[in-house]
Amino acid sequence: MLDLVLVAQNFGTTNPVADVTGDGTVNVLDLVLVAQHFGETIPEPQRVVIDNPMLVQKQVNLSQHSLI
Ligand SMILES: [Ca+2]
Repeated sequence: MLDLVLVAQNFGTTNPVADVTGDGTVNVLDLVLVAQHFGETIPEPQRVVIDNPMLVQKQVNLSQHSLI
């Protein structure tokens, strides 16, 4: 649900966070893609751990960035 709100709030912008199709603009195609995957979650094994000695170890959940 939050993904739909994020896309709706950024509709018509070029905000890359809400541009889930990656075509450079937030439009109806982004809403459709989010709607098609409504309720889905990314399985735990697809989580990525970024281990850079220059940074504190950070865990990124791919579901926050991409639906594909
Ligand atoms: Ca888009």
